[in-house]
Amino acid sequence: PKEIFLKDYKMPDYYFDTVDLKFLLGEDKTLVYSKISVYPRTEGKFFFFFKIFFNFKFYSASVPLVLDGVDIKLLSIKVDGKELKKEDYHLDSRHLTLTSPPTSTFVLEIDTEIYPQSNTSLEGLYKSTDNFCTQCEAEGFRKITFYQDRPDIMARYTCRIEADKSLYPVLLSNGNLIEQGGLEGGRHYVVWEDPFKKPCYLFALVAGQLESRDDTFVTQSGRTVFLRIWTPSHDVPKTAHAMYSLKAAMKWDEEVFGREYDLDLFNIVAVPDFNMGAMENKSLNIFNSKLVLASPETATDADYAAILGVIGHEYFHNWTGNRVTCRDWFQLSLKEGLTVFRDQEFSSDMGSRTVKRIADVSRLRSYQFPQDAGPMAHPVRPHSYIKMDNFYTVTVYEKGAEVVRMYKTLLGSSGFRKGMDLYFERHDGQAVTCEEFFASMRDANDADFSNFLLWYSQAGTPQVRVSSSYNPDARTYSLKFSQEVPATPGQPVKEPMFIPVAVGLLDSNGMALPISNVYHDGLLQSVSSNGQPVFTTVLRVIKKEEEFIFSDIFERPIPSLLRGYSAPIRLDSDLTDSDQFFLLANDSDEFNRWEAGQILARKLMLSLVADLQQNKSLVLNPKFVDGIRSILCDSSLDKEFVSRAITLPGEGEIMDLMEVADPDAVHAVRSFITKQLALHLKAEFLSTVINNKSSEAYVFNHENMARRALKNTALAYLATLNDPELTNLLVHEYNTATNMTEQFAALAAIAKNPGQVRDDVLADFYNKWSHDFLVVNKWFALQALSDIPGNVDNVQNLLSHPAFDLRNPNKVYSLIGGFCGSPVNFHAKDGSGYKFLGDIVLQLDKLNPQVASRMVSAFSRWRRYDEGRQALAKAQLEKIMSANGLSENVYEIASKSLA
Ligand code: B3K
Ligand code: ZN
Repeated sequence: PKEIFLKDYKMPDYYFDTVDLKFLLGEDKTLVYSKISVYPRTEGKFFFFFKIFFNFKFYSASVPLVLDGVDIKLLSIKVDGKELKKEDYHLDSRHLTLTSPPTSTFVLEIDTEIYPQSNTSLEGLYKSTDNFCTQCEAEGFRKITFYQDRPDIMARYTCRIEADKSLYPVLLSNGNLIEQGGLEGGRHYVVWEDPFKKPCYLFALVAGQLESRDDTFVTQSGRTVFLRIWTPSHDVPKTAHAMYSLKAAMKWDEEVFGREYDLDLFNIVAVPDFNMGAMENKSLNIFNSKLVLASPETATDADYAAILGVIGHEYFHNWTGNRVTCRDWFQLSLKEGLTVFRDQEFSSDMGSRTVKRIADVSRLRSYQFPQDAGPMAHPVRPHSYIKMDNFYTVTVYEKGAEVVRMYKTLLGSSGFRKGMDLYFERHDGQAVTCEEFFASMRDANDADFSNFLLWYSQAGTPQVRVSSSYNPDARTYSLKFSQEVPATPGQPVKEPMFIPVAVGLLDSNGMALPISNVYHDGLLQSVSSNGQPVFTTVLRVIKKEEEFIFSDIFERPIPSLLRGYSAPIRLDSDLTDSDQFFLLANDSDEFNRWEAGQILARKLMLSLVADLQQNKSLVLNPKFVDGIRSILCDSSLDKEFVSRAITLPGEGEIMDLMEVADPDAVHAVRSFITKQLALHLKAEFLSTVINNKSSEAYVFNHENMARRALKNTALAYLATLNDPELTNLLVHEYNTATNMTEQFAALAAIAKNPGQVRDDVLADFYNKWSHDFLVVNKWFALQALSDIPGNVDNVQNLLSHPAFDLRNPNKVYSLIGGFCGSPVNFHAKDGSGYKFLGDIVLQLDKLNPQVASRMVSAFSRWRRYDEGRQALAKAQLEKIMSANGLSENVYEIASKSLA
């Protein structure tokens, strides 16, 4: 397999102006005709004069035109109407090369044949449960027709689709429908025209028996946009929330970024077989059904929130991704980091900002930090890849979003908006790089961003240490920072990064201290705004060591550091436990209140893990119980915040902090603390359940979600006591629940304790919901994730459950992905979990390399465990590597993991 490098980027030699596609959809094959007007780069204005000025002939020698194409049969190829002879082109399994094409504009016509029915990779054109659909990002268009499959080729498309009318009454593509009609033999056709230039990864086609929920949106300039969400007819009632989310997103983008939708029609199609969440094809978004379909009875609050966020995300791509796209795939974060940032902000504005921030930071810590510390660590803008699909990662997406957030932290809302406006003004209709985004932010604000660009090129999570000191005589308070960026594969030595640290100071009563003057490098940095002191200031930590001195500080303050998590770093400070308890109780920055609790919990868990490893008996610090009690009983706090704040850090997060990860010890400690809390706070948890019940119909809004979240967290705590009376309560909750959020939470709580009750309720749930595959996936995931010892056998059996299907990514993610998320069972000492995954990856790879490669990633951090586990995991990776016909996707992850 070939590695591709950013430094090797070359501009294309040929551009495409218009692309006319014609699809004849059939049951055993599909014919694709493409007609492209091609012009050599040297036809551009500059080169035209250049050529005239020098010697026309000399600069007109033609260069080969290399087209990508995989798994397609070439039928014919014409240039300017003339069929090419065999000697004029070269065809291999990946490319079609025209050896000497014309030196000025020409028309290229290519006829091909493809086989969507047997395409299990779900990339290119494929059939999903009777319907045709496409997925082209990143490099799937080459499975449809021969093309320069790269994002800097932007062209205007038309698309004619012909198909059987009764099997495929609905035929969709990008842009506007300009023609349709009947054909002989029960067939019909449509023609779509997309007036916007686009890269081929945004092309889409859908054909099938679908019905739509229709609505309209009137834009800020008064245009009416038709909105349609397509699904099989029986699912249309479940699209109300998706439609609500779409309209909310359209309005939000106008209000917050001044971005209006640019066509008269916006389509969303939900399909059950889809590798990822969704795809932002121009005006024809295609979604995994999981992220469209919801009803109170079948979807949880988490599902509702995910739908809101992802519908928003794909819609926001219309400007950040489609109108302005990426020059090459290394720039992926240009559109993804920015669009994740936008969807995070959208969800914050629609719900609770603090809770959303907590959820996003937890996600970063649980998934991105481990990636950044492992063999797949890569910068937000990777330097190389073997298979681009492997780089749709938490680093490119979530860390990328943190990078965008730092611009906003440094520039403020209005400065950030100015930067965004300039970015669109400069680059609408272009395919650009991360530098262009950076330059827009800088130029719009005349900002000094010093070495900020390192965030795009250096991998690894910076480790920052802070020490503080107070000088009562001088009334100054000093914060000293030092930073270290760990070595990552291919990057042994790092430069210091530009880290914005938002800081506030609290006095001994917990009140915010005004900050007016900060000295840095002996220079006064006035931070007051319009003569008014501020309560939070953003320190710019740029060098390896920095000191900031606050003046006019009349008592030793408690610092609230990295407010709102102002940079994606690991922070260590000299704050004591009692300082952290103080912040937990008093910080006006709610995010940092949660953070203080997490810092305390992480420390507590690590010290109990050490005790356990030394065979000491475990004792829970009563101060911790009191801290949790006071949050639980503080009725002034937001309920979802409380639910988050009383939840311990995940097992993965704790293992990540250990020299040698010990899944059994971490699991035992987390269970121990949870159970102790349940014992000590049983009465409080019970009243939390009772006080947060509601007999009213399900409503999706923050207040109700928060109430349900708190109640469900309390139920989960109570379940750990495994007490018959409480089990009765859980079963009662399960039986009387009127929505999936509460029903599933009760089921999950019951499922914690092995026994007859668990078996009965799981069976009951399946019987209730066997007709709804999305709910059945929850049932798979719940069992897969279980920490019941020896659960691998149960998961193995579920593989042959009639509802399971290895070809459906959602089912794989629920059952196999779910299993890998259970630290005790996946990392079982006897290697049974590793063997299970090793076998299944090889089976999956034959069907769907993208899904297989996601699954194999669970092995990537094998070196973090003890020697016994290391040997067992390594053996599985080696087994995978030695398999015949391994996909590039799996090869890349497995080989980098072993390197
Ligand atoms: N852009 C798509 C992801 C495509 C993944 C290709 N393997 C969805 C999104 O991020 O919006
Ligand atoms: Zn995206």
